Amino acid sequence: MQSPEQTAQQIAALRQLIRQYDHEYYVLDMPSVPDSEYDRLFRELQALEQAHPELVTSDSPTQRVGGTPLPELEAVRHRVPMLSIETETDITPEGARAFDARTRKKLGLSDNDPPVEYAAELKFDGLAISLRYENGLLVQAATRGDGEVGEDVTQNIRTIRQIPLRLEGPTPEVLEVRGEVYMSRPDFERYNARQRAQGKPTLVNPRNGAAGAVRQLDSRLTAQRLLSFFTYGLGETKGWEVPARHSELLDALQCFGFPVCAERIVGLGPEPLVQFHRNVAAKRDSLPYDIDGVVYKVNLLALQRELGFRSREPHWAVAHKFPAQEALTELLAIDVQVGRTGAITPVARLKPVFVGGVTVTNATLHNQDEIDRKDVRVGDTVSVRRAGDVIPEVVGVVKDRRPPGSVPYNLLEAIGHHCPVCGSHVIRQEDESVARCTGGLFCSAQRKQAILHFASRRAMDIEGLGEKLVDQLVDAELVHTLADIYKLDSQTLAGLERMAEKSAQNIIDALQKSKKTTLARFIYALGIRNVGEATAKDLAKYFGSLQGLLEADAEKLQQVPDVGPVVADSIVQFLGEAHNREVINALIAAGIHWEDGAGTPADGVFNGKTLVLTGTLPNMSRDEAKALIEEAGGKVAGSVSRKTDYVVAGAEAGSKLEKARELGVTIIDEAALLELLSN
Ligand code: D41
Repeated sequence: MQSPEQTAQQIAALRQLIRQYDHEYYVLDMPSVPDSEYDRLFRELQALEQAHPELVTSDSPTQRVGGTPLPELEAVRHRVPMLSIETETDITPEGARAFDARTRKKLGLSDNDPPVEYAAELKFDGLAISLRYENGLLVQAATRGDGEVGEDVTQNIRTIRQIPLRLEGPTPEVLEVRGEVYMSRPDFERYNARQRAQGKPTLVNPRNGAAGAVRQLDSRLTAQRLLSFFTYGLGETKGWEVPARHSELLDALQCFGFPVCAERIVGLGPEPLVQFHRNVAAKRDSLPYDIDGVVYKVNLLALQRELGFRSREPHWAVAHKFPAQEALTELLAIDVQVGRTGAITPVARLKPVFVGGVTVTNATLHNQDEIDRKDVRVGDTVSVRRAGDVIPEVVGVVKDRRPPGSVPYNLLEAIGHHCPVCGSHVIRQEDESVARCTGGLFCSAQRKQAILHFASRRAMDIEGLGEKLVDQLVDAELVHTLADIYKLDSQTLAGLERMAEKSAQNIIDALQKSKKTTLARFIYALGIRNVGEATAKDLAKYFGSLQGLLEADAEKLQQVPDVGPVVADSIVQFLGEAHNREVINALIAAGIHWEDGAGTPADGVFNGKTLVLTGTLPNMSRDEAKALIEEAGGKVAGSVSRKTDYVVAGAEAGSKLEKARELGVTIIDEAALLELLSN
């Protein structure tokens, strides 16, 4: 039997470990133990707390699951008002120069005075909140509200795993941290995909998703909607020596355990800000969260104080916006598209509209249920969202701008229950939200999509085999099955319209090059329903060879991690079709090959090593660098710690580089990375 002291100690030790694992998983994006071990410790703690309710404390990791619903959210007066931020609407680089000019003028600086030091960071599109810690414990979380009075959302905020319930290290008496709660794009997409599949309402955008979840009365619902957090500022503090610079303040907050975005710089004068604005704009689509611009701040807090604020907006900060990700336009018509698996997707033809930085003319309407729920009709004024590399979508209708005489849209009726491409029957199964063409690979649309998927970058990566060419090849009946593409010769290709001899040869070369691949890519490329990239990797790893996969039955397939009955069923169905087996055989006969054994070379230079990428590399995208490192057996982590083996730094590397220097982690550039990889 344990003494009460021993139990208390055991509980404290478990909490400390779980806190550490939470931080590694949610903030550093670098778990050090498998989920099963985490779950085991968590259940152990839960059991101990259940047996000793008197030992439950508010900062225990078990207290993040949400509690009793509230009747309403209480008002909270901010002890230090939450200011707002002035918006620079000039979205050209001049915006940054204008801010610098205003700042210098207010500081009474002449052209001969040295440049002002600025910090630049991202402007997250979420919900501003203030977190209050007393003696290291989270005691209150409040929304910004009008800046003076917000709402108490403590219960809800406690469910966000990225937000520490207890600060790391020596703790100030009072520390108020301000930042943005947001929903990441992957979490948003996953949430909506799940809702859509269940015929339930979807979120309009990640910001609404975050705001709705934070302002929930029932915190158990907040807990289900995955939220994230980035900190960018400070409220009241007591018993803490505030750093001299904004950039150092963020470093300090990171040390307390808060997530701080690594995408930030410090620079002298306006030009680094202009550069930052340009670089961030270029990578906006590939970020895992929505941003609506960047923020520039005078870095020295002493200068911030000198500049002060007027009517709620500080004179020392400005938001420099990017083009909006949502815009209104007119829905001209609804067409349908036939996908790789026969899914018939209604597509909105739009009056061209500039949104998310590009002109959009088409947007997806997803399926009939979505059309019904939003009551989208031809002629409507609709709201279109384009964010990241996802397909633009219609997110809503402005009902009071609806022209008279419009009628509800019905997809099956509009196409007369037949596939507009191949004429096969289109059916919608009762438990499915999508209608499907039953034509299979008889349908040229499905064939085209299957080929495009096969050739795509993350599959066989056949450069140049794009939509136009695939259309031509299939329409001219030069390609019937996937394997036919490897029978093409440069003469045939050069004979196609708008195809130069050189580009024909390039495609032949690309086809040749694609033959050397990995088992995982090959499995993914086959386009089996419900088998995405991650599942393909799992399958390759588990079976180690194509033969193993071809011989597996549903039961065996379900032994693969993360493969359930649905995925197993899709694979069995796919491999059960004789023509699919024929295509696989023909592809192998065409010379497609890989090394068996999970596609992880045993002697990769980065085997067991963890690398962190930061800044912009001169010749490689992040994805490319990541793929090369993973091919060499390495792992790419999101942030730098003592366990990092290398930091690969490019231009404008920010805090990760500083951290690497601090910890003495080896820092290499792109050239050095390539050098190592070539060994
Ligand atoms: O990312 C943001 N949304 C963001 C918002 C940011 N990076 N910095 C901010 N800084 C401030 C000041 C300058 C007042 C400390 C802000 C905000 N304010 C803000 N967001 C909403 C209200 C105020």
